[in-house]
Amino acid sequence: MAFAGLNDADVKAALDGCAAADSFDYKSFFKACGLASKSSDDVKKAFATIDQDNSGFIEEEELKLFLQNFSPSARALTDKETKTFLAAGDSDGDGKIGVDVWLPYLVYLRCVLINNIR
Ligand SMILES: [Ca+2]
Repeated sequence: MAFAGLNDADVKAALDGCAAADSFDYKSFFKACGLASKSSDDVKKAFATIDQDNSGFIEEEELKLFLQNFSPSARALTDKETKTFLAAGDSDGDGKIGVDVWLPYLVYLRCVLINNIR
């Protein structure tokens, strides 16, 4: 079953695009998998899935296993990828991403992507 109502083929394409270590780019990934064009509700659901311990934050360890939410056989992110991804979403520098940051972040990303696609 596709994660957060995403299309299986899109998820596969997104995962194939970052199969090599250190090739993960969150912007390309969100765009390829379709999450960037999902509704706020779907994005919230995605957050809840990634936040495996329901702490209300995505911590570094959860972020590291980010891709496995999309496919159990996906690789873990490298430390470098995790840190880059975390730094992008961790606006207050507390080392984790809260839903209050995640949501506007995805909305922002959606605007950027829509403007770049055309
Ligand atoms: Ca958590």
